[in-house]
Amino acid sequence: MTPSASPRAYDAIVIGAGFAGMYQLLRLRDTLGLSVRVLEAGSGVGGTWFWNRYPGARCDSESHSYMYYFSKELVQEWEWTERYPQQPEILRYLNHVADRFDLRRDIQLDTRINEAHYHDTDDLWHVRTESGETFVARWLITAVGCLSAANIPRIPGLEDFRGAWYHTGQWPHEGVDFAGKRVGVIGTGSTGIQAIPVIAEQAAHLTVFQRTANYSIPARNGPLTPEFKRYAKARADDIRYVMNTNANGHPFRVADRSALSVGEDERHALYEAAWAKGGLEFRAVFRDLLQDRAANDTAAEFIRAKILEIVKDPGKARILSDIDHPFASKRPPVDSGYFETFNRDNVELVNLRATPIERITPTGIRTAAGEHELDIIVFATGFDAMTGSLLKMDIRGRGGRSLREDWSAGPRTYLGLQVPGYPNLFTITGPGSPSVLCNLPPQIEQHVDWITACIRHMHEQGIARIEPTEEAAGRWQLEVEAAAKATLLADVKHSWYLGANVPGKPRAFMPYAGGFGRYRDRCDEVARTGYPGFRLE
Ligand code: N01
Repeated sequence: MTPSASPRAYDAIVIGAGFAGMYQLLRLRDTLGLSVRVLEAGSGVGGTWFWNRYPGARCDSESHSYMYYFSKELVQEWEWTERYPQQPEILRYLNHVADRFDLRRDIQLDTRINEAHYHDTDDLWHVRTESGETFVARWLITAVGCLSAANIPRIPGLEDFRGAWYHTGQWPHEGVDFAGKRVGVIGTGSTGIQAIPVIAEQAAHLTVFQRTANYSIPARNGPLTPEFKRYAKARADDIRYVMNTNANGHPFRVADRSALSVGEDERHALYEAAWAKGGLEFRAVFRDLLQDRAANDTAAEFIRAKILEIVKDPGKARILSDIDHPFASKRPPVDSGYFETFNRDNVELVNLRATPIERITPTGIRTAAGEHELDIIVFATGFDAMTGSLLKMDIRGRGGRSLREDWSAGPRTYLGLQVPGYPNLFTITGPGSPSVLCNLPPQIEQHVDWITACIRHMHEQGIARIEPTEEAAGRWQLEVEAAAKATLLADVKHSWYLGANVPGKPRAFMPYAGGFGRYRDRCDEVARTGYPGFRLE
């Protein structure tokens, strides 16, 4: 990269103004007094919640857990309305945070980064945007989110489709009018499962194209009662403690009993109670659902029976319940009326395992069984997860080495926080951290606090550069693999946790599955003992 004549200089550049980037800005600027520029591709703050505006978009984490906890005042003053917050409400919250902490003056919107190159000559990161603006900074911190790079499958014929098509993660801000339209949704992950019931109510006809049948637990969403709101505020410290010390960052503890240690009637009653309560906590009924296949089978069977009970058409019920992986081994969706939607007259289900998509035609989608005429196609096909947003940029470290090349066999980090060969680059919720296996706000706060303390330490000790050693990153990689192998997560070969949803992406299990609490202790220990595994110069 040719340095611009006058790059703007900051102590730190943060990429992204979602949950992670905004909190990182606050900490570096207000706690450490650094000069910081946040560069954000969107025309507003909010990250994921700025882009994902598809019908039914809401968070599967409960509202009182999907928020910052770093400020007691903020916790006390913000009021959520529903058990699970809808996208517009989360976006309002993040805008409130931006105003309340006066963050906007350091956030530059509509600014997409093309290149970030570390120069050995001046020990600075040289950053160039799409429009050619240049910046230099000692620290470069990516806050780009784990699920931000849309995965739009290359299905032949899309360019000839005469209707409209959308990816859920790049939804038009003005919304989409489905009234009177024949709509096709491809994808039945968490996003499709949220969107399908809402689109079905609006469209004339909806065709759901399912490749892999999925488990889903009813969300049981509803308005928060005044009692619950009072409880969440009064017990905020306890809630935070639970989230920060358990395996998944959610505000509940996993029961300490095996699914195989109780009799069938008791097990069934426990599942029924969890089904009635709803939400991601269903996983917490037994401690071994993700470790033991026989234990998992009991949950899987219970949910399959529910699907068969809810869906009246036996053909559809069979396709929806023909699930080929253990429960929660892919990210388990929660829903509001998903399976019930297939009882509507205007909803059709196509089993792509039996009749795969052959191509998109000018007027619809052709599968091996024939053509489905459509006016609108919705791609709920997920993301180039965890590495996609990082590798879209040309990131280069020492000696011009390229992150794309270094990660050509899969990402390699130490603790998901840093990459060997890339000094002073920090990756918030990067691959190798609990990230997507964890409720994200607590994980983001932990990463930001760790990075902030690390930079403070560098200042105090007069240290110019930090980067992990190759050995530490190699050892961590083995730990990440071992943690996944200790669960059923590694058994699923078609999961985006492994990169399997993007053709050509290297297969490597990306998030750390050893648990958030354990991971936090590990990071704290590293900081307390002088950063072993990192080279500080
Ligand atoms: O994406 P996914 P998502 N032809 O990759 C199918 C988070 N999230 O956007 O399983 C046909 O899970 C694909 O099929 P298969 C959450 O972490 C959070 O739904 O690969 N089908 C699958 O059915 C979640 O896990 C919230 O066989 C194709 C679907 O598309 C993550 O985002 C809400 C296909 C993609 O499912 C991603 O979820 C929503 C093709 N060529 C999402 N390619 C919160 O509440 C893909 N599919 C915070």
